[in-house]
Amino acid sequence: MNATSFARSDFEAMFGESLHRIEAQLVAYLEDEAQQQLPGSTVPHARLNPATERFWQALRYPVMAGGKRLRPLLLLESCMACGGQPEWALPAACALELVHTYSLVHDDLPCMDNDDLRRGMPTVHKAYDEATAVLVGDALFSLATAWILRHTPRDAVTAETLLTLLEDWSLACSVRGLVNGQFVDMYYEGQPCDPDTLQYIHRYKTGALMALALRAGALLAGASPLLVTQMTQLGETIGLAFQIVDDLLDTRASTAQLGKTAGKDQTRQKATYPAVFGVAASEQQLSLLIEQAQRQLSNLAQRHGVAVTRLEALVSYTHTRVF
Ligand code: GRG
Repeated sequence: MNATSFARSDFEAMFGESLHRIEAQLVAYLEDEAQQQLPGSTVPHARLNPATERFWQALRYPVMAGGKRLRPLLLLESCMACGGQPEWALPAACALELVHTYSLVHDDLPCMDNDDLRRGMPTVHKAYDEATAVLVGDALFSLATAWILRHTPRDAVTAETLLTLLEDWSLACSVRGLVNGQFVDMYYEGQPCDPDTLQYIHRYKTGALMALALRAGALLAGASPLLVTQMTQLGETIGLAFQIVDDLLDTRASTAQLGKTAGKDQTRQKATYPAVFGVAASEQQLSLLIEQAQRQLSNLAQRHGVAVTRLEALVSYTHTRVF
């Protein structure tokens, strides 16, 4: 890549405060939730079963294993860029990280991508077992919706906005989003894949949650329908660019750098940009997408007064990231 890499320290300097808020809130929500149920709970009807305690450990494990927290960050930054307060978006941001983590836990299962390492740690089915990993995913997905409904401040966000958000949320996770991307991705494993199909896979598999992040942030900020649509489009562009970089990093970065098994795409004969187009053409397509994102950002600033500086930095990070 020609552009200078976005160093981890620069990323943390710019987004450290938002990342810290997300991390602290994730921990607080998880602890609050566990408190309702674990031995020692003060809630009268709590079930005091030690097996539940083990399940909570398994559930916390992939969430607290780290991760870049990019999707919650995009959601939070989208809300702030559209004039909203971070508090309005934090519950949905944490919920989105749960859904993303869920998708990774299931993606790593032997019946899907069959991976041993994620976020620098053994995957959930390795650290526990397959059934636990399936159930952890299921539990994360359901908790996500509960957190949005329970924690989004009702004095700032209307019930109608929440309903719209939940409909969009459900679709983005469904066959109209993430699940479709995963299915088609697996379907084409080991098979020839044309460029349109490849883009289709990436748009669903990775683009759906990135677009949801930008869309949810705009919705929670009370943005107009046109602005919500245009923020969603920016999310789609970022999502596709992010996945091309992911494909490229899989070919050139180390397992230690990635926290997941490097070179896995080739081993499993995955449909990826480097496999279909070659490295140089993939980088060229990436540059075109970044230019498109930059045009989208200037339109958002000029037409809607969106405060785009931090979103610009996130686009630049997406372009040049090495982590
Ligand atoms: C969650 C509704 C639902 C369904 C699950 C298994 C599945 C369907 C989808 C998997 C999709 C998938 C694995 C997409 C890959 C997207 C991607 C590039 C993930 C890596 O994201 P990073 O780099 O990871 O942001 P960290 O660990 O930093 O969060």
